[in-house]
Amino acid sequence: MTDVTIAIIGAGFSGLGAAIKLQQNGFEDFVILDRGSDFGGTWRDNTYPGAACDVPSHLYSYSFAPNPNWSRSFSQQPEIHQYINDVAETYDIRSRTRFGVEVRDARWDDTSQRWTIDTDAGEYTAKYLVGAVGPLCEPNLPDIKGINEFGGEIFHSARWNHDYDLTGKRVAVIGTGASAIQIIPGIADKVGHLDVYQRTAPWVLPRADRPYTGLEHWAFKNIPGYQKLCRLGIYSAHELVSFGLTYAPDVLKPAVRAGKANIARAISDRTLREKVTPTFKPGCKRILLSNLYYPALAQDNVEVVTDGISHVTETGIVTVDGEEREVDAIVVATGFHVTDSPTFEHIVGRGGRSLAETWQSAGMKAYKGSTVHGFPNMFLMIGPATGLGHTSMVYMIESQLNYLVDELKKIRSQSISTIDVKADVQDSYNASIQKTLRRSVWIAGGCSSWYKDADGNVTTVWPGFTFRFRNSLRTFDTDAYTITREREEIS
Ligand code: N01
Repeated sequence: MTDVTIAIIGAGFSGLGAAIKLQQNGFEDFVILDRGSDFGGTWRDNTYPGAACDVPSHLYSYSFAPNPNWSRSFSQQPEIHQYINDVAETYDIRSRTRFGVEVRDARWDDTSQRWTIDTDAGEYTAKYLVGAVGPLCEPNLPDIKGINEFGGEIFHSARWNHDYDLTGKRVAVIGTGASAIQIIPGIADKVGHLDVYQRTAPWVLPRADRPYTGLEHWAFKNIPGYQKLCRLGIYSAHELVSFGLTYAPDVLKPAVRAGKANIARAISDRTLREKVTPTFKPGCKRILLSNLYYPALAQDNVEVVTDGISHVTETGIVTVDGEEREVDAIVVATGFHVTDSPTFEHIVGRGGRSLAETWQSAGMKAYKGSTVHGFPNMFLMIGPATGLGHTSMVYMIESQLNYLVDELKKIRSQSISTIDVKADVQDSYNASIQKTLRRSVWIAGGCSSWYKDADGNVTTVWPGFTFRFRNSLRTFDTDAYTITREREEIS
């Protein structure tokens, strides 16, 4: 058994960021546990052809670790993965990280006032637990009849099988979300035939992606403040979008024109144009960016199938009209378990109640996206109501890190043994978020999406300007919490 003061689960952007901030603030006794073999989280796991970020590189990076060497305006997965690993090296976090360790469960023990973390490499105990696994870590395999009987190759977008050569093969891609619209142009030229199973057509806008010039690289390196200015410019433009998403969806009308023009530029066939034209308001689902997606759909060897899937056979996919389309391989690009992640069952708080049970009865709620009543001394990175559809999650992560570090400093300076957010504070915080959400495009936009839970409530996204989130997390508000010191309640 290993005892530490702070255990961080997950070595992606948020877990690594937490480790760096802890170290910088004099917290030496911590460990990161990660089931993978490297830093990067989702940017380590998603290696599908064409994987890239749809937030510009200079904003999609830590503010404390700017990278003047980004090769292009929107980075591709290998470069982001490398960046995260380089940052880990710079701050010497590798020696504090245990890779290849699968966390089986984490349980709060009121008697010892510690978390017990059971892993396949032994047990850890910790005074404080930071859950940094991210909402997009558990692949969602669709519950399609017969899918397990398929005799060809089948894999999820986040578990790409690089040993399987798609050259000349008949391939089906199920889904047309952010992952699929990058995969499809990434494989269309290589495969023999590609069927794209589209349930809902997404809004796809042009992507202003280009390599940086030598002069720009010189400026990023040599002109003081130039990179910061670029970040600020991108950030400010994105904040205008957040106004549209939350308060005035009509502000996003130009996206309809841009999306339709993007279709018209690439697709001349009228039937195909109609098939891929979305029927909901832009922003309701994530707005996607690509200059390559529609040209790929227009290729002769690519077909968009809009008849629903009835079942899968040993040799292919049968649609509801009874037609079977034979394929050699199926790529399942059907997203992630976000509001129903299996990890929720394995985090067990006071009274032996899991996060899954807690959220099943009361909805997925946290205070400031970070702390959950009944789960003392626990902090969730990218918890409920922190997700975004339009700007950098790294900004939200850094906002949470301010709050986390201030909390831990107060725990240290005030000799606090347990700290648990008050239920009424958590409830009123979430009620106010739900009130803001009522006007938002996620509710009023006429779509279903992973932003909503099974009851149709939007529990994953932050509504409004992201600087408001940052401001509210600048200081840890101890009075929102029940605190015990040496097992005695003090406030
Ligand atoms: O997953 P998704 P994703 N039968 O849930 C369809 C981030 N990300 O992996 O729309 C048939 O968005 C589903 O159809 P519908 C980003 O935050 C970022 O693509 O529900 N189809 C949809 O088309 C993103 O939002 C980047 O009708 C089924 C698709 O599968 C998040 O990850 C890149 C189905 C799932 O889309 C998730 O994106 C990649 C079924 N049974 C990901 N079930 C960048 O930064 C689901 N679908 C660029």
